[in-house]
Amino acid sequence: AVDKIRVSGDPRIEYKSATVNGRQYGYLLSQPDSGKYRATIFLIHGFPDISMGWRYQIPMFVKMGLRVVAPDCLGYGRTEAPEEVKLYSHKRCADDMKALASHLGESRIILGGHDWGAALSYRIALWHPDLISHLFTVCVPYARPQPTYLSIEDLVKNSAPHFRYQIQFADGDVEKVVRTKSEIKQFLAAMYGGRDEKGKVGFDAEKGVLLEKLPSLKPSRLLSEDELDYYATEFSRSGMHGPLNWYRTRRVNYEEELAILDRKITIPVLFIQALKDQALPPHLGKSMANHIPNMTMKQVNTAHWALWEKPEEVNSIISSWMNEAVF
Ligand code: KJ1
Repeated sequence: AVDKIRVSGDPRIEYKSATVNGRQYGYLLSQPDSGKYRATIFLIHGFPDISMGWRYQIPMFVKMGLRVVAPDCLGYGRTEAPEEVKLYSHKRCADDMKALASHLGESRIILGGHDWGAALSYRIALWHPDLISHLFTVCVPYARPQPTYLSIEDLVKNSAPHFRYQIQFADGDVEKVVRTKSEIKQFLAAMYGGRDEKGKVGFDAEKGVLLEKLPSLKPSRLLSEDELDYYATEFSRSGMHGPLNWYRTRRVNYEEELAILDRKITIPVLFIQALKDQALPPHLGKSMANHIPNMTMKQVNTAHWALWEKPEEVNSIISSWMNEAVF
């Protein structure tokens, strides 16, 4: 079995916090016992996740001699959850990650991201090209900044029915009905593949979360009871509104990225694609190599939660690439 961080009392983790750009960020810190490390790696989680989403990967990176920093993203866990949507733009969050790196004394880091954390990681590499030496991403392929705006409604209609759930997430309905800790548990069960008595799931990428099914879902097998309880506690701190704001930044991202249309990602990138991810089907990754010259692509036969579903395989892909590209 893969060595993983325990959600309570694991001595390898320090719970830290820092104020960056005026906002309070919580992050997990883990480093070699010697206190000496050869580089710092930032690990950026997605939706609906938290820093602890990297529990199966953190020990591996520490064994490689890295200092690991896994922040709770804006809106999540022990990080602040401001109301204002524009603070959640990829540029703002990229600026926050740069400021957090500076706070930790780093001007150059290795970066890994899953889901929205992957989408953000490409943006960190674009906005702050000198900050990132190497990048790995899981599930979300690279999409270039675009000169014209395409709304999520038009994207869904024209070519991406599998993104319709994003319309629901942006709408505001979810935070209206997912409020208490137990409602949050049921929402997470839906997103992590939990099923009802009849074996029916609670999420359909072409529809959204099936809100009427939430009460009848059994927990996902991807997390233990303790882990799910920890997650629900973390999400209860500020509720679902902050995390869902990540679905409301499409226009502000577009507007801000008009300033960097000509930028390219030239650092080494490893992209791990999850072949059974409903929300991010494999055809999305096809043209990515045309835009990132120094790219390695690997595929795993998992759904969206690849980091937990096949941690051994994911870790071995990452460590082989690190041994070639980084060390
Ligand atoms: C996914 C899935 C699956 C081409 C760039 C577009 C960026 C999109 C980033 C999408 C982030 C996102 O919406 N993540 C949530 C939830 C749940 C369930 C399953 N078992 O497959």
